[in-house]
Amino acid sequence: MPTHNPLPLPIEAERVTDAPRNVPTGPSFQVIEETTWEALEASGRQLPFERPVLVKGGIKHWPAFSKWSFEHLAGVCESKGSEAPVKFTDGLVEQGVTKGRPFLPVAPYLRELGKQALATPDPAAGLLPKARLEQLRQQPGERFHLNWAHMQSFKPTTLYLAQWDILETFPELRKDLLIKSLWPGQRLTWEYVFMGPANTVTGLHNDFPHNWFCQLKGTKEFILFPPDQRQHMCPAKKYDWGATLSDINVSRLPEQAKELASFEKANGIYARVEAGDALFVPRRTWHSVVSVEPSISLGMFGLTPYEVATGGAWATLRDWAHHLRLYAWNNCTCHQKK
Ligand SMILES: O=C(O)CCC(=O)C(=O)O
Repeated sequence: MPTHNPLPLPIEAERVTDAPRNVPTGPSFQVIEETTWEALEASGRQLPFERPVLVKGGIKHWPAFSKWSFEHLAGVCESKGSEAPVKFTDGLVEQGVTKGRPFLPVAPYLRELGKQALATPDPAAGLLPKARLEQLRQQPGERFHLNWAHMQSFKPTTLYLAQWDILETFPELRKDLLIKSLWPGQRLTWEYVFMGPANTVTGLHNDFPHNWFCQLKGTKEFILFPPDQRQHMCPAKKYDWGATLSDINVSRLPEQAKELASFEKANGIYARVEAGDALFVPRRTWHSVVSVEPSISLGMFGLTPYEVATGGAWATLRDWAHHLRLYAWNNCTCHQKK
């Protein structure tokens, strides 16, 4: 049963002040290909891209980019007397034991995020400080390691409004999203918002559809691993609809000797996704996401009718088997472990 908690609740990640011990080296990374719509159009490249691509400023022309502040969305949630509580995520769901997920009203949470977003971000914060990224952008193809001590500097137990189907509750918001500008042609799309404070962590996983990930407020860091890195990703038995999870917990690498040894062999791609950017995540690309600032993001899965009929049907069959307790029962992101 979900728990119904009133606000206020702590929604800032708890800081860990001890100097981190045993900081792992982790996998090696390259900076993601960064481009613009103009450059993509000139190159004649067509969707879907085979590798992750970051389109800088790719959604700056959307009405949502200028309209969707924490305050604005809090107002939308309060309109129509619609204060129905929504299911939040408490800590990492992709790895470890799934906890009960609290139902909370959204507007007070967003107002609190709005206050937190006024603070000046620490330029050195994150897995890769921005200044170092700027140097690496000048050295295309250069391999580097991330600062994993960052993951030991906080506990990712913050309440996170992750994967909320906002358009189902507020369909009028769809007009603020120029979805066809990213997914032209015959594709069915599924849109989900992710809204939370700094230091939210989405654990390592891959999704079966292609995803356009759009950042409307704040900054997030993505670590991405193409499907050919699967042998280093420790795929998990834990079940999640439409996704394959990993046993690698990026928040607890020093405690995971076996998984870490495998993870350190991987070659990854690093992306810093800032407000106004659109990131293309090809299907089955492993990824994990850490927020640097309070964020509003939108994930947009896009499937052709053929992909819906094949991948969608397979995911639905697996889901039936799960709900009939025939597959991964008691080891999933959708039910609390008994
Ligand atoms: O923004 C996040 O925390 C997670 C996003 C994600 O994993 C996705 O869109 O597939």
